[in-house]
Amino acid sequence: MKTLVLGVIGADVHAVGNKILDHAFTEAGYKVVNLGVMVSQDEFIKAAIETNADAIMVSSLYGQGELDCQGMREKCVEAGIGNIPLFCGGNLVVGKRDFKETEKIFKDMGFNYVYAPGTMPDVTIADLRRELGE
Ligand code: B12
Repeated sequence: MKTLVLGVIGADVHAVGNKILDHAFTEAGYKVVNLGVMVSQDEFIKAAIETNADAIMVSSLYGQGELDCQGMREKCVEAGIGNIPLFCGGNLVVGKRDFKETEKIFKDMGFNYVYAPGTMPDVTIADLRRELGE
């Protein structure tokens, strides 16, 4: 069974989407290590190492995602899990920026998959299946 570390990054307290994603990924057959809300980069990485996770799923809803996610890939590299797939979604930036621009910013930061607001979990689950070779 593949393991996903899931959480809402930074000082973000939006909890509802996190519960839905936990449910959807669990239903799809993944072991979900859900860290809940207000999770630091270090906490994501520590949990991924401890559970030998296959991917890290980052949510950001409150508009500070760009700041909160900066340097996450570099931290993964330093921690010895440089190749772990990083997924992110939610409301990644403040206000309404063109999603293509947002996607590029997060991909340049080392995120492998970046989702627009309102993306249904099925889309991510299909990407996970491909990415994790299932
Ligand atoms: C409820 C709510 C709150 C509650 C949260 C209560 C709680 N504990 O959950 C309270 C009142 C605390 C709150 C506070 C704030 N909020 Co608020 N909040 C909302 C609201 C109305 C609903 C959020 C929600 O539950 N949605 C339902 C769930 C099911 O949807 P979701 O969270 O988007 O998650 C889904 C998807 O985004 C996606 N998804 C999420 N993460 C990921 C990750 C991956 C990998 C993938 C694939 C998909 C994915 O899948 C999820 C499930 O379907 C939204 C507006 C809205 N309609 O979305 C604003 C909203 C998110 N809040 C907003 C803001 C600005 C704030 C505050 C900063 C306001 C303030 N100035 O204080 C604070 C931030 C507090 C903090 N530190 O986090 C803004 C964010 C704007 C932005 N990003 O540009 C929004 C969009 C409102 C708005 N239109 O301005 N909020």
